[in-house]
Amino acid sequence: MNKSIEALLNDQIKYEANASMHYLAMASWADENGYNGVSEFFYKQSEEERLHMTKLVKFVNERSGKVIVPGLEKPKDDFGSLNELFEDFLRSEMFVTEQINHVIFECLDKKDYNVHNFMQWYVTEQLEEEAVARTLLDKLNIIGDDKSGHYMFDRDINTIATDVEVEE
Ligand code: OFO
Repeated sequence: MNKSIEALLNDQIKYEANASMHYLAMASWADENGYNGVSEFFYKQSEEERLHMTKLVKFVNERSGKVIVPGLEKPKDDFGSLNELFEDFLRSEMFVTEQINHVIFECLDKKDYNVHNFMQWYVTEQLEEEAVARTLLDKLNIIGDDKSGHYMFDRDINTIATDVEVEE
């Protein structure tokens, strides 16, 4: 495996791990603040990011690359509001998308079509996750500070998230 691509994939492993810890902290904050639906949503997101990380680890090993398992970074664990939580969520997903685009660019540059092909799964995944994050933040922006709106958002979050459709 090309060394620059191997390094980018290792970076990606770290970003997915960081996202997993970040979402775990979000889940815990929501749990602590009585938003059970939001907390379930982020516990699930956290698990998904861990799987994204593992998928990369396995792929790099299959391709006889050298995996560097990253250390844990302490994530932000205090959020002023639900809006802040979801703004961070969208920002985090946009950051990951940017990094994936970077990997794709390098694959094309180095003509590694195998890694390019593998990374398409992540491209699709990011498209969906960004759409979900945007939809949820849009809803919260409509709700504003309304407490009963927050109550309903928390109750319905998983339905709202699964109803998001992405045009490909
Ligand atoms: Fe790993 O899927 Fe988003 O970040």
